Amino acid sequence: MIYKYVYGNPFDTEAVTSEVPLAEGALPFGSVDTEDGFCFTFIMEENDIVYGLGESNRGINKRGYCYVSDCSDDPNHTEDKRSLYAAHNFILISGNRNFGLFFDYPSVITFDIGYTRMDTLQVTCGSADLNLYVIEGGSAPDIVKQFRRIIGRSYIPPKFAFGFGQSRWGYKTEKDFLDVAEGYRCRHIPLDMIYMDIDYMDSYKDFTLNEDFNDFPEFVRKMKENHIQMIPIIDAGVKIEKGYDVYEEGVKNRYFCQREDGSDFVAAVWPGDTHFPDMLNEDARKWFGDKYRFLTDQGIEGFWNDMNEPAIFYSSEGLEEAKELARRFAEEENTVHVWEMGGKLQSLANSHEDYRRFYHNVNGERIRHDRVHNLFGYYMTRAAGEAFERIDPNRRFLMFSRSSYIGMHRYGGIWTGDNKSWWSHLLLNLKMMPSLNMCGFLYTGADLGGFGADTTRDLLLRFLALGVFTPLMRNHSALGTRQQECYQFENTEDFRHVIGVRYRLIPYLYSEYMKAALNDDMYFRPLAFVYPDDRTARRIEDQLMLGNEIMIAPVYEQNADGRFVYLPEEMKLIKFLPDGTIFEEILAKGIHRIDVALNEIVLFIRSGKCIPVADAAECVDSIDYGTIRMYGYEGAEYTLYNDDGIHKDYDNKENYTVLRK
Ligand code: MIG
Repeated sequence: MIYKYVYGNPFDTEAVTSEVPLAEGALPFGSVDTEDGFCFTFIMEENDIVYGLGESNRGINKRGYCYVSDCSDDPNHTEDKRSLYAAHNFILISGNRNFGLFFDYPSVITFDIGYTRMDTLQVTCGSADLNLYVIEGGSAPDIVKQFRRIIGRSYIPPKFAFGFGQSRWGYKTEKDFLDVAEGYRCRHIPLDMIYMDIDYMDSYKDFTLNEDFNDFPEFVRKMKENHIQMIPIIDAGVKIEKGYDVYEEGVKNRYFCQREDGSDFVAAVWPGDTHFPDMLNEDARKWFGDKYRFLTDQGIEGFWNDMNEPAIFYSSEGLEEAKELARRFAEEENTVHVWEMGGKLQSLANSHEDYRRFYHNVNGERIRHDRVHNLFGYYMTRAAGEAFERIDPNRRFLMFSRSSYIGMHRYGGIWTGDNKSWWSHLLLNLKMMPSLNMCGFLYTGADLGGFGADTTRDLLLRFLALGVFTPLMRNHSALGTRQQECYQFENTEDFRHVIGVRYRLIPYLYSEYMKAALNDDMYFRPLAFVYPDDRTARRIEDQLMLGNEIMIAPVYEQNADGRFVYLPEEMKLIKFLPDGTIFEEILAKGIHRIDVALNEIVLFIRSGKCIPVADAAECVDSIDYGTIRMYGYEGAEYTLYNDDGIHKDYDNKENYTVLRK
């Protein structure tokens, strides 16, 4: 059962796509105070677990900390951070009673979940203008499903997007990309995508190519012939440059975000001074979305959207203030302390002050950006998604974004942003997965190997071993860090094997993804969702259920040659050994110590179930479904979903085949 409370005059985020009845009477859980802003308070029971918040810091159980939905470009995901790139305001309280709450509010909102007081959940925001959706039901999975129903079907990528992708900030020329292709293909390490980061553009201008590309369609075609899709990045800011068509058109049609005085707001990002397309303005959104045609016309079938919190290095106003302070700092009298000067420069980026300096035009109404800040990435990705519908309504495009809000899950996936080559981030990224699924984001994954800082061979292998299971499996690293492509390390056959296992599992992984998307289900679930009465399972946060058949337990510690795993029921361990064979063993319910070498992949098949495993392949196109063998329990059945992976023929009964072990 779902109903909503409307407070004040909410902004219509279009996160929810179906009609939800208005609530009658007072909130059944907790209380609301609208005296000074908005404050929801609920007293939790000792054993209540609080799930949700999608891409956010810390545990799967969000209890014990305080989180702020305030989309920010912060590349230091340390434990103390309260905000990351996304705003996913859905929480699920699970204990003696289960219920879900979605705070549909597009500005800064704080979730104090037993942080100030151990037993108190408090959700607060500055203005009491929001829709609050309440979902009651039986179990936690049931509540998620009901929620997912009202926010609309999750984005479905083309099948090639389930292959492995290589990315790095710094690839610039055709040769750079060809070298990556060659590096993988000549070592027979599977690969389906190479990502193009900002250097493919001319001076970081969206929808341009640098001078090294003289026949881009031919380049894209040749790569595709080699079964590699090129996936370019698109940034939010449009460079201010006379004669640059995107800039000229945007200015002429008043499609950029404006200051209070009507002038176009200036934010410095990678290209230098830029304007932000007003993604919330329908005409501007259509215009910006159609710009993706510049690349789709040349054969491109996928994109990633970046810097769309939107990230700002500094605004003209901010820079002026800093210069003024610097003038005083440089004076003899020394009235400005060196720290004050440093602080001012530090605080120029992504400042809340700047978010109050520009406006959107929403159906003729002027809305100051800070009131709708968390929608920018969502609406940028929506611009692209709506354009793809116009370009070819029956074709799927790969699309994922850095910033997001619930609602964006209909138009694209997300990657979890600038993690670091830290062991702790392997576990953090694992924990984000089921929470993201609750909020509708199914096509998700982290920068494998870690984005910032120098990776190590063992960390990359363990990151990949998690990535084998995440829908988005991409190795990405930052400019200036150690080369991180798999072929940069010793014994590349280990990488060939680990990524090869991904391809062996694609029949299962793709099938489970599609079933999750088509039925508003989760792809990754916390153990507690499947074993709600198992006290131990309820507290486990370093193992996940994947689809309906398997459980995964990645190794996330340095120097470990295995780990302890809790089995909530008897399961069959499947270990992919480096020689290509598969070791199988039935294990009883309980705790086991499992050996997992750096070049091995382990998963657990639930009692009475089975999964399809194909032979390894070097790209998605060449996976041979004829080689599928069933692993798991004798007599078990599995319903395989498969389709052409390109079109949207989802409802065709022929996409399903029942396989038996
Ligand atoms: O300010 O395009 O998260 O994946 O490589 C950094 C360069 C801008 C941030 C993205 C990262 C990307 C990088 N971008």
